[in-house]
Amino acid sequence: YVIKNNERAVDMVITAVDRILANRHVRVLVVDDLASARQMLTELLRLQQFQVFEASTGSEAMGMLEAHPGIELVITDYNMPDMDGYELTRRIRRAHGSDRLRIIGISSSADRLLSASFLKAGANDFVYRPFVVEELQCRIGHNVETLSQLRQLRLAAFSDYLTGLRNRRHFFDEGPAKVASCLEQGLPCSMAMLDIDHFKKLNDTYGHEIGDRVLKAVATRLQALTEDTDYLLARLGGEEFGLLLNGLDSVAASEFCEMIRQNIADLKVALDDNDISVTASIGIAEVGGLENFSNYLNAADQFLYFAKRYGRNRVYS
Ligand code: GH3
Ligand code: MG
Ligand code: MG
Ligand code: MG
Repeated sequence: YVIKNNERAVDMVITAVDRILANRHVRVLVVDDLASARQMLTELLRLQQFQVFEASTGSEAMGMLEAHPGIELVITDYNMPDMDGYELTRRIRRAHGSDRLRIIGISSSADRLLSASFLKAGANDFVYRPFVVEELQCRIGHNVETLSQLRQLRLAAFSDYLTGLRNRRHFFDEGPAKVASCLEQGLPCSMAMLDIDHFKKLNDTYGHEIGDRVLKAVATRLQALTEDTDYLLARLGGEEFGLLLNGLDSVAASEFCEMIRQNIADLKVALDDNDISVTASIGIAEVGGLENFSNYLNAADQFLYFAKRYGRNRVYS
C-alpha cells in the first residue's frame, strides 16, 4: 500500500530490483574447504541472483577460473589444506588483473593481521567471520559496481563518440596482433583505408550537422557489412576509416572493398526534402614484408591517394 502511493518508494524498489537483476550476469566463485561454510555463502549469493561456482581447494579454484573465464568475483576462505586463500590470491593475481576480477578474502581466524596480508597479496576486500550479512552484501556490491564502471570506461576509451565504431586507439591496439597472427599462419592479410569523397563540399553545402549524419550512416553501413566477419574496422579520424582484412590477399580484398564501395554509393541519407548520396574511395595494401603496423596503413593511404587521383569512387590496390 505504501509503495503504491509513494513514487519515491516505487523508484527505490525499482532501483533495488534492477541492481539485483543485473547480478544475474555476474559469475562468482566461492572457495572454501568447509562444505557448510561454502553452502551458506552460496545460498546468500544465489538469493542475490548471482551465478555461483564452488571450489573446495585452491587448485580446484584455479581450474575453475581457467574453465570459466567469465568469473568476475572470487570469495575465498583463508584456511585451506593444500593452498591457503592468501597463496590462492597471489596466484590468481599473476594471471588476472583487478580491473577484471575482484577478490574478497574471508576467514574466522583470530589473526587481526590477516586482512592486511590478503590486501597486500592482491585481494580487493576482506571480512572476518562471523560477518554481518548486510556488510558483506555491500562489499560485494561495491566490487561489482567498480567492475561495471571499469567496463564502461574501457568501452568509452576504445569507441568513437560520433559513430559508435571502434576508434583509432583500438585499431592500433588490436591490429598488430591480428597481422602477426596471419603472418604466423601463412595467411594473407590486407589493409584497407576508406575516405569519403568531397566531404568538405558536403559540409559546406549542407552544414556540419548533416555532415555528421552522413558520417554516421556510412559508419553504420560499414559496420553492417563487416559484422559477420573477423575483420577489424575503425574510424581513424575525420571521414577516414580503417579496415584490416585478415585472410584476404589483395585480389580478394579488392573484391570485398568493391562491394563496400558500391554499397556506400547506393546509400541514401534522408533529409526533409531530398536524399543525399556520397561516394568513397578505398586504398588497399597487402600486408607482408614491412615490420611496422603503421607502415601498412601508410601504404594503404598511398593507394588511396591514387584512387582519388584517378577519379574517386573507386578501389585501388
Ligand atoms: P577528398 O575527396 O579528397 O577526400 O576530399 P574531402 O573534402 O573529403 O577531403 P578533406 O580531407 O579535404 O576534407 C575532409 C573534411 O571532413 C574536412 C572536415 O571538415 C570534415 N570532417 C572531419 N571530421 C568531421 C566530423 O566529425 N564531422 C563532420 N561533419 N565533418 C568532418
Ligand atoms: Mg577453511
Ligand atoms: Mg580525408
Ligand atoms: Mg575525403
